[in-house]
Amino acid sequence: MSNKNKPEWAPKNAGKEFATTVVKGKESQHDGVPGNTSTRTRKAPAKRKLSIENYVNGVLAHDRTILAQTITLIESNSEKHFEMGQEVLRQLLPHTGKSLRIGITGVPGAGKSSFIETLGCQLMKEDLHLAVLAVDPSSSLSKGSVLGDKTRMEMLSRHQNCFIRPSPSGGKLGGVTRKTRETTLICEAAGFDVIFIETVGVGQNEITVRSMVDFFLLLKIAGAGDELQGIKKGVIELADAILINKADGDNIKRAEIAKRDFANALHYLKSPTKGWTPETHTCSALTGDGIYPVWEMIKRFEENVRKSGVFEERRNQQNLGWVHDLVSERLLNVFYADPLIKAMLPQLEKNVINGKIPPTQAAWKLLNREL
Ligand SMILES: Nc1nc2c(ncn2[C@@H]2O[C@H](COP(=O)(O)OP(=O)(O)OP(=O)(O)O)[C@@H](O)[C@H]2O)c(=O)[nH]1
Ligand SMILES: [Mg+2]
Repeated sequence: MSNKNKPEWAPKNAGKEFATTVVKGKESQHDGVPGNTSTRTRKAPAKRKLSIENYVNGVLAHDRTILAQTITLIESNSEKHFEMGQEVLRQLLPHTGKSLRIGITGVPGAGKSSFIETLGCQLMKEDLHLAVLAVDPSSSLSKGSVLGDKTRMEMLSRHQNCFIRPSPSGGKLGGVTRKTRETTLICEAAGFDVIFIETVGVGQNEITVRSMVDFFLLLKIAGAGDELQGIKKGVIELADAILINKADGDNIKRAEIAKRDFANALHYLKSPTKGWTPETHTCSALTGDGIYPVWEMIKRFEENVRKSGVFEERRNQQNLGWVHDLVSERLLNVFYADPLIKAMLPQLEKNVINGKIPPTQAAWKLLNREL
């Protein structure tokens, strides 16, 4: 045994038990993307540079490795990658739009990932291709994503028809939103039939995800307190359906009561989707009870809104909203990056805090670049 195989901390006259052995890793057996039935082994992605054409063709050919690399390109914060990513996206655009986009929200621990796992495994039996994206626009505040862990989607993540992508990390709220929207388009071009977007229910997140999806699902648990305090309007007004999860064991009765309370509350609210009355159901992601009926409801919804044209109309509105969001984001970035504004800002802020000038005047001074 030669010395170079020994770790550097091995004693001088150490025997062969200090030798190290390299074990070759196992190569994956499938690439998991719709339409690709090839079972040949695939080597770990080489670090070669891909051209725009490579990205586009790879995604369209359902190549899972290139799909992941394309999403990474889109998520990059570098200016060079941004331009390349946009061109890839432009070329993929004619192939997008065919999936059903489903948003799912709920407080941490409501069972969102478990729900996606259970429903997802049932969808796999129908030979549907499913992408699961996590979006956590608050991650820049909470320093790291709490979502997207594959641990609750263990079975699903091993299935060859499923693709799970955690939340893009870091960046501003607008950045995460753009990245998730673009990732949705890329997944569509890669042929996924259903796209789940999971987000944790804190404030702004739900509104953001509502603006990206066709169907919006709110997951609740009984006894969380909100049905007693009088149901808060905000989020439930966005929902096409409310599910009371964890309706199992001795929780069933409480879940039924919560369901009734939510159904009553929904009665007084305007539906977020024209021609659709939001529904309330109980289910258990743990036992699977009531999960498939949720899918049947979603399919009923889809049929209804496609027929009435509401589906198309919503997507068009979402696209326009997206354009305006991007313009606002860009304008703000350009404005605050201006050296003059950068120089003016600290003193102006101080003056506002000290009560020397009113906020409105400070804002006008900035906008007019008035020193
Ligand atoms: N009894 C019961 N437990 C459940 C059910 N669904 C989820 N759980 C449990 O609830 C806990 C949280 O589940 P997750 O699926 O991680 O919840 P989540 O909403 O995705 O949580 P975050 O991603 O952290 O926001 C886990 O311990 C699950 O096993 C259910 O239907 N019944
Ligand atoms: Mg989760």
